[in-house]
Amino acid sequence: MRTENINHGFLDGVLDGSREDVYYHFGVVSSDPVLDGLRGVRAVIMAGSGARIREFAERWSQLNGGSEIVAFPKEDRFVTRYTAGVLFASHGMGMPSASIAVQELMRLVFFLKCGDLDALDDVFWCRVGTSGGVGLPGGTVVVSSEGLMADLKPYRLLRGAAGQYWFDGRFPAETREAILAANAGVADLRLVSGKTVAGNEFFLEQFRLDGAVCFETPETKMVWLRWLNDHGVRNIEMEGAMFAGYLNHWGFPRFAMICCTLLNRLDGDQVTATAAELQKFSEDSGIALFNYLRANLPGG
Ligand code: R2B
Ligand code: URA
Repeated sequence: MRTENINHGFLDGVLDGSREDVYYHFGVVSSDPVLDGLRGVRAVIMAGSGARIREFAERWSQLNGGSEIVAFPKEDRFVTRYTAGVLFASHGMGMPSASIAVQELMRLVFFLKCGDLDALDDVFWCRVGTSGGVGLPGGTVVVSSEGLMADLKPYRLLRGAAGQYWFDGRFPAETREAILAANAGVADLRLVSGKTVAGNEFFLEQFRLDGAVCFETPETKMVWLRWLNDHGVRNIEMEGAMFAGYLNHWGFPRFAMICCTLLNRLDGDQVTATAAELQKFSEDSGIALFNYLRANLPGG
C-alpha cells in the first residue's frame, strides 16, 4: 500500500475512536455493530446495478454452503451484501456515482482492517460490468489492462484554478493474468484482455449518433472508434478509469475489471440484444469472476 497517499489525517481518528466515520451513501457508520461481522472481508466486488449485487451474493453464498448474507438497510443509493468474506456493492452509472461508492468503500475497508497495511494488501477489488465492444462481438468478456478517458489519457478531475488531479489507470497485470488463467478452457466463454475507455456520458463521450444531443457524424464517430481500436482499446464503459485510478492511488495490488460487451460499436450504437442474450452476456462476466474467486480466495 502507499500509506503516504492514504488520508490518515481523517482516517486515523476513526481507528482510535476519536471520531466516527459516516458512510452516508451506504447508510452505515463506523460504530454500527453490523460492521463487526465484516472484518474478515477478503474481496470487494462492485457492479452497476443493485439486482446484480443481490444475484452475485446469492450465488457466492450457495458456493459457500449457504453462508449467511448480511445486507445494509439503506438501498436508495447503493445496494450492499456481505457473505463468505466478500462484500458486494453496487455503484450506479458513471464515474461521479461510482467514485462516491469507491471512496466510501475504501474508507470502510481501511476501518475494517484497522489500518493494517498488510491486511489491506490482501483485499481483492473487482468491478464486473457491461460495455460496448470495439471490434468485438456482443458477448465477449474483456478483462481490462488499463482504464483511460475518451481522449486516451488517464482519469483526472478539476483541481479548481490549480489545474487537475491525475491518476494512474493501469490494472495490475498479475491479477489480470490470474483471471485469464482461472478461466482457461471454460467452454463457451470468449475472454480477451485490452484497454478500456471510460466515457463520462453514454452518448456524447462514447461518440454515439443516437443521443437526444449529438455532435458527431458517421465519419467523426468512426474516426474516434478506429483511433481507439488502433491503440488497443477493446471496450467502452463508464467507470474503469476512475476505479483503477483510486485503487492505484492507495496502492492496492490486486484489482481488476471484467466487462461483457453488449454490442460491437464498429457496427452500431443501439443495444438491440434480446433479453436472453443480455442474460447470457451478464452471466458470462459473473462466471469469469467466480472462477477467479474460487481459485484465489482461500476457503472460497
Ligand atoms: C456500463 O453500462 C452502464 C451504461 O449502460 C455504465 O454504468 C457502464 O459502465
Ligand atoms: N455500457 C456502456 O457504457 N456503453 C455501451 O456501449 C454499452 C454498455
